[in-house]
Order: sequence, then structure tokens, then C-alpha cells
Amino acid sequence: MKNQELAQIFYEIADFLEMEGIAFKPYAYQKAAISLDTLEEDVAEIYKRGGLKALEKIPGVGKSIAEKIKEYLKTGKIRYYQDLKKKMPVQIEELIAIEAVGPKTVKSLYESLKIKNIEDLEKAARSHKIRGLPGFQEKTEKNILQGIAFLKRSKGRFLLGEILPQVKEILGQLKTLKEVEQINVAGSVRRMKETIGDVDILVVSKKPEKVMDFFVSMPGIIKVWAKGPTRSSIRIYPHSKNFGVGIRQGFDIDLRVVAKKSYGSALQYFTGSKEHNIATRRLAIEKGLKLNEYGVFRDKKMIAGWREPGVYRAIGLSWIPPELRENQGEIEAVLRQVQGRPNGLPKIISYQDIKGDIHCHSDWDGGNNSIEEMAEAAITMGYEYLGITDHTKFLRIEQGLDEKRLTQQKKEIDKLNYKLPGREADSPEGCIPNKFRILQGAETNILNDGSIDIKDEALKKLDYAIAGIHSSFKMPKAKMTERIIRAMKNPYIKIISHPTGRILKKRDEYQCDFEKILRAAKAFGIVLEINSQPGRLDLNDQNIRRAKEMGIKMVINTDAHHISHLKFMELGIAQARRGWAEKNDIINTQPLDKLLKILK
Ligand code: DGT
Ligand code: CA
Ligand code: CA
Repeated sequence: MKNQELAQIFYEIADFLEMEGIAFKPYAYQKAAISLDTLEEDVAEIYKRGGLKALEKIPGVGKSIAEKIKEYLKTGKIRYYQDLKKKMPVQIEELIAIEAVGPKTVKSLYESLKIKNIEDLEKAARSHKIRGLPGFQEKTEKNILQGIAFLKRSKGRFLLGEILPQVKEILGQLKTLKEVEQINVAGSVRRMKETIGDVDILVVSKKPEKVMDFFVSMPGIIKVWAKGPTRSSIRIYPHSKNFGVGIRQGFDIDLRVVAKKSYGSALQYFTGSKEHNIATRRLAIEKGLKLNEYGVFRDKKMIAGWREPGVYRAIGLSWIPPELRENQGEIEAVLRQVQGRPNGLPKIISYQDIKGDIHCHSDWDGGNNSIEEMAEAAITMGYEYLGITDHTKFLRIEQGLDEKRLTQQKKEIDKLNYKLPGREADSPEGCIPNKFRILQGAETNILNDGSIDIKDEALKKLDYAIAGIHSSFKMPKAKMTERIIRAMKNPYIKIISHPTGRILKKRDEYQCDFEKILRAAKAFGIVLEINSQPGRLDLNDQNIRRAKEMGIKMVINTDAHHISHLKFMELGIAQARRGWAEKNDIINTQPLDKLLKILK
């Protein structure tokens, strides 16, 4: 089908015309592009059926654009487009994908420096050829380089934590429309993958036009890629520029309207993953069935489709939580018989199982909130306890605490603990537990030789101590492994924070022999952290699964530096679920007394 190719060309023509500062025309081409993009019928068929006249009946397509479609169908080329490209031979879509660059910028950069693509642009910015051009400053150059770096690093993917709150908001708004009967997010967002390519939303509606009208006119939309009765696609600005990303660039959302009787199968299909789908489809075929986004069929007869659990049942499986749908053994596990359980799938930890957060920072080490504010926020979350674990002295920029300050902090925490318990419920959630407790820990530093930057006598007085690597990330593998294992041998260290040190889209894990680390953790009774920061999510799913298999306990923490970060817990739990972790694998699912015993 040539529809999308033509749409792409018309989008580009619109960009070129916009670059030339031409009024109205770009908009006409954009409209035609969107229309072609969403057209169900093959444009070639339309032409065959009714010639130019039929093409002109396509919404947004007038005489001149119809001629161009005809030309493309006959010759595979559009002269007008080629002339535009010849005049300005730039990779326009690629260049305007950079945050700091629009069509007009592309034009002046081409005219003054012959910049055609990202490589040219990067070279020019690096050699400071852009500053000094009329309308450009040193800062523009920096922004361009930052934009390019971001684009390269993320390859168009977003952190789940960056967009999840906004996705929930959009779902909430759509849900309020009376035309929306059912709605769910699908794709990688539903699977809670750590990074997201695009967002997929499914809707059941008898009046899809109304839903689509709303969808394509939400505030913050940068581009409407497509609008149609069954599928629309937009690019929208992310709300947050938090989490160290800094550059605002849009992310894409696809909205599909599906038939009510097929909603379950559509949800199953569009949740993916692709690998999981291939495996479920194969299973269906083995049973003489056909599985697709419309339903489960025996010959022509539809035997399941309106609800997702029914779809799984029809092909001989039970429902599988989306976080596990990666074809990493989940299907085999459902098919396996296990004594005392429905099947071999783990009963993964639920989003309600966490009783407290035990890696949080306060204003004592330069965090944003006081211990009391952090505690109040934890109480509002319904927690039983909160662990304050400020950085220690090696981290001077983070105002790390020394032994003396730790003692002073303990006094403050004792005072607050006296003040806090047994208060009347006054939060909007109304669920203040009556014996909330603040614990004092510390996030100490593992120095280069594996020693800890706080003396044992001081560590002993804490409720527990965490150790993490915050410096010299680039050690050789053997040395790094030894360094971490030595820290684990310290009898007062109970938890290793963000154990592999990776930062998504920024930094790889440090070199270390993770199997050796796991064996040491097992031997010394060390708890490994699942850090919930959107950019960390460290341990990752694979490592969580390995740790669980070895019987190593884990803890899900947010590493909050602000009360709002406590909400990251959901991301950490999702990661734990993706790593097949069960409630008992995670120590902060335990009530306070049990937790303290584990940390002893
Ligand atoms: P993303 O967007 O890259 O973060 O990842 P997904 O998983 O959301 O992928 P996406 O948006 O391309 O497609 C959504 C779902 O649709 C995907 O998880 C499974 C299904 N799907 C897409 N393409 C195919 C395909 O070629 N074969 C099968 N079996 N399923 C597909
Ligand atoms: Ca997707
Ligand atoms: Ca998609």
C-alpha cells in the first residue's frame, strides 16, 4: 500500500514549505498527509476505480495534490517534491527531531553552513561554527549538542517514569467521556517496561469520532500523525522534564478503537510483547485454533475475545500478568503443574504489598525535605515505616553526614518518633497507621578499597546501614568485584544500593562479576536493592530473577530526595514483578518487627 509513503512525502513537503516561510500551503499538505495516513482503502485502488475524480474525494486532497498522487502511482516519483529536495537537500525530518531545531533553523543553517544532516550539524556545533551566525548564540550551540546527545542516547525511547503519570492523566480524561465504554493502556506501558517507545491505548466506543476529536485536540499536542475512526496517532509534549533528561521532545500515543466483542483479544494482542504474542499464537495453532487481535477462532467460529482472561483460557493458559509477557518462560510456567499452586507461575508481588520505604534522603544531606516532611508523606502513602538514609561524609558535595552528625540526627529521629505515633488520622487518605516509625539508616560509600567511609562504632548505632558505589565507576572488573564483596563482608552493612550502577540512557553498569556478587550476597546475608528511580531501576529484571533463584532477599526503595519521589515505588514494584519476585523475596513487604529482625 502506497498510502503511508505518500503521507510521508506530503509531511516532508509541508516541512519544506514551512521552511520557506510560505503561508497556508504547509497546512494543506499536512492535512492530506494525515488523511492518507489513516485511509483504510488503498489509494492505488481508489485511483483505479475512479481516477483523479475519486482521489479528489479523499478528505484533504484537492486537484493539485490529487495530480501528485497520480504521478507517484504512475512513476514512483513526485517532481515537485524532488525539486524542493534539490533546492534544499537536507534531512529535514531528522533535523527537526532535535529539540532546539525547527524548519527555519534548518534553512538558515543550510544556507550559511551547508548543514544537511545530524552529523554535519554536530560537527559544526562542536567546532563552534554556529555561534556568531545571525540569530544564533553560544547557548544555541550548546542546546543543539545536548539535543543531539539526547536523541542518540535514547534512540527515541522515554523512561517509563517520565511519562507514566501523564499517561494516567490522559487515560483519566478519556475515561470521563461518555462515549468511552472501555479503555486500557496496552503495549510496553502496560507491561511496565523501563523504557517506552510509544504509548498504545485501546478504547471501545460506539461514537469513535467524538473520542478521536477529543484525543487529537488535547493540550500539548505537537503533531497529529493520523486521525481516523479506528486509529489516531499524536505526538505530545511530556509534562516532566525531570529526571536528568532536560530536553523536551514529544512522545507518541496511538489510540485504537476496537469492537467490544474483540476487546479482550485486542488488549492481549496490543499489550504484547511481540515475542509473547508469537508464542501464544503458536500455542493456539497447535490446538487447531486461530488467535489474532479480533478473537480466538475455531474454523470460522469465534470462541473467545471479549475479555482477556477468556482469551488465555481458550488457548489453554491462565491469565498472565502483563509484566511477565516477554516470552521469558512465562508460558511454559503456566503450563507446568506445581503442587499446592495453580501452576508454575510465581505469585508475583502486588502493588499493595509494600509497607515502607527504607532508602530516603532528607535535608540533612541536602535533600529537599525535612525528616518530618518525609515521614508525613510516607504516612500519607499508608506506610508503617520510613528509613532515612542520608549520604555519608565521603560525598562532600551531597553534604554527607559524619559520625557526629549521625548521632545528632538520631536524636532528632527519636524525638519525631515520640511525637508521631498514635496521632489522629488527618490525612485525606485517612489511613494513618497508629505506630508509624522512622528508622535511622545511612547510605554509606564503598571506597575504592571496599572499606566504608563511616566507622563501625557509628554504623553499629544505626538501625541498619546501606552501602553503595558513588565514585570511581570505571574500575577493572576484578577490582570492582572485590571492592563490592569487601563491603558486603562488613557486619554492619545490610543492603547494597543500586547494585549495578547503571543509569538508563546515560551510563552502563560498572564492570563487575555479578554472579560472584550474588554468591557473596547469599553467603553474607546481604539484601540487594531494587532502586525505583526512573533512570535507575537497578537491579534490572534479569538480575532480580537471578537473585530470586539464588534465594537472595531484595528491598524495593525509592532513594527519594523529595517527598514526590516516594511515588516512584510503583516503578520499582513493576521492576520486581518483571523479575518474577514474590512478596517474600522483598523485605519491605514485612511488618516493622519482622523487617528489623531481618536487618539485625
Ligand atoms: P515500544 O512501543 O517499543 O515500547 O514497545 P511495544 O511493545 O509497546 O510495541 P509497539 O508499540 O510497537 O506495539 C504494541 C504491541 O503490538 C506489541 O507489544 C505487540 C503488538 N505487535 C506489534 N507489532 C507486532 C508484530 O509484528 N507481531 C506481533 N505478534 N505483535 C505485534
Ligand atoms: Ca508501544
Ligand atoms: Ca504503538
